[in-house]
Amino acid sequence: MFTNFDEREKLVHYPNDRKLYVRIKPVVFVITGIFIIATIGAAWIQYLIFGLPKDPSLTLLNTADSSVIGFPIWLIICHWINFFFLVILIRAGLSILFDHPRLYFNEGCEPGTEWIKFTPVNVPKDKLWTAKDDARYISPFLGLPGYRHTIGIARGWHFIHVPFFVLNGIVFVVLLFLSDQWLKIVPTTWQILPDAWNVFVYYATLNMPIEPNGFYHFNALQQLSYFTVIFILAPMAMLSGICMSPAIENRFHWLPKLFGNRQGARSVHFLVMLSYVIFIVIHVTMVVMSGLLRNMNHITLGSDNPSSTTGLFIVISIVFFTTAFFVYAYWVSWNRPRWVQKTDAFINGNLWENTIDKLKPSPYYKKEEISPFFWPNGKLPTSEIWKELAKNKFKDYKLKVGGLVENPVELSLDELMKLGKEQNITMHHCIQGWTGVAEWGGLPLRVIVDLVKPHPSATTVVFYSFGEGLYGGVYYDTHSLDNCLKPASILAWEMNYKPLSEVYGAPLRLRIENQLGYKMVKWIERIEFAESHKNIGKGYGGKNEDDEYFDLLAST
Ligand SMILES: Nc1nc2c(c(=O)[nH]1)N[C@H]1C(S)=C(S)[C@@H](COP(=O)(O)O)O[C@H]1N2
Ligand SMILES: [Mo]
Repeated sequence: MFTNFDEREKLVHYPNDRKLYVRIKPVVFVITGIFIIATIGAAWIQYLIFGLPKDPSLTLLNTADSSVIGFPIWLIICHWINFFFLVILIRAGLSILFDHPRLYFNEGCEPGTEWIKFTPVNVPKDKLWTAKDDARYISPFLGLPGYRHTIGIARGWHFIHVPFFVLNGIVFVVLLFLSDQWLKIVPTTWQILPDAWNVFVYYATLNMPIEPNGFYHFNALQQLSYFTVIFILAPMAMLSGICMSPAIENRFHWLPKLFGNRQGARSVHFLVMLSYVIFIVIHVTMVVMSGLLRNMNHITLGSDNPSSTTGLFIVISIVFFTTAFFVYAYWVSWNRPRWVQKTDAFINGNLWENTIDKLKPSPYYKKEEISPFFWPNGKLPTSEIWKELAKNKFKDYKLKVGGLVENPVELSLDELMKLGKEQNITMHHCIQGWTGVAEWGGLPLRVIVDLVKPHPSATTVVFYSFGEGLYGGVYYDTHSLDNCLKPASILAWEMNYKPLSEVYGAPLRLRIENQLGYKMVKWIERIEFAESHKNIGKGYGGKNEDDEYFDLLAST
């Protein structure tokens, strides 16, 4: 539409294979199938043997308080704001998902153990296949912003709207209980369950029950669905979302356990999204079928007019506005990507810096929990200097530490090893969504800090790599001095009790456990202390922050 990729960008965003592919593990497929068939089958059996249940809306009249009439304006506004944000979150979420198009319930993410995948690729065993290679293309009609490797901007859109989505939800629930509207949505008797089933028997056997007028009360199944969407799905979405943060996972290990583990949380986050989509499809269908004009007037004007077309036109305008917003968001994504990155930082940067980022990681995993597989990421350095050093097992390597320090040093691996060693078993969180548990051994950064004595003005530590970023140019990233001094922040030369291999970052790589993977520079060439990240590279705090619009602060 508006996008003219240059050759280099085309290569990254626009691969030859752009087919949408979904494969569910056969067991999951069969179990889901059996569940659906059994549920509908049970309804049919009941129908064929006992006939249709007593008209369920009659039962409902006795249980619902029909003094709750109509829809107040705040409810109408919250409903549509929610619709707007939900669509943004879903579309940006899909873009995020496709950067690691596999979902698991185990925390090691070994290819082949996913229960669903959105890629036809079977990871080759005979050559290096990184998580970056594994990312898929998603059509911009589905994802925001779509294409491939757009997780930075997609996260921008997602996180810019999360606080407002949550806020709108809180306002809605508070007003629900301050008014009497909650009576319409919150079941007050267990009778709702058999009643809802009875309504389901009607739908499942293609009989239409007598629909109550939604202006006064909902049918039992409808009430139960709305209750589920508001009071179960929404909190689950928030909780499973929060559990994906490395700072949270590495501090409150019990939280992701609510979903089995960190990948369980990611899978549940996806399933909640799927439930929302299924709900929206059914909800819209039912609204259309059970009196389109009247229902549209209910949810726009708050009036029970059965024939006026005003409501319908308002809804069409809302849908039109939402669509126009997505065209605009698409344009912004490609022409003003910094706006997305900066707005996200403006809204969430301070919030996270003063909350989640403050958490101290606490290593927790046991040796038995080390993942059998660990996705590699990044481009192996191609520099001659690194290759020469590698030939000699990095015997001639010297780590240079300088910048705003009193005592700049150059240290060989042997010298570093003599300064101390700490070993931690921790979970690595890649921004793409995969994780892995590994043991890391190396020197606490705090020892380096004590040794070089940074000036009081130094608040940022810059780590330069021998390797390059996705679009070329030296890979680097920056950390707050604070985070470098946190528990388990180390310069690692050991992984899973063996010397760090070339693929995983030899001779040295960073571990800062409350941050996402891209901040953990591999193949470290030198370290510099600085006043700020602003004068380095393009000034956004790292190679990925500069080129791929990732967040400066990666604690979520
Ligand atoms: N030099 C360099 N370091 C890097 C990267 C890179 O591309 N270049 N990728 C980062 C990303 S995105 C991740 S998830 C981790 C991956 O570490 P692993 O290969 O041990 O899984 O390294 C990080 N460090
Ligand atoms: Mo990553």
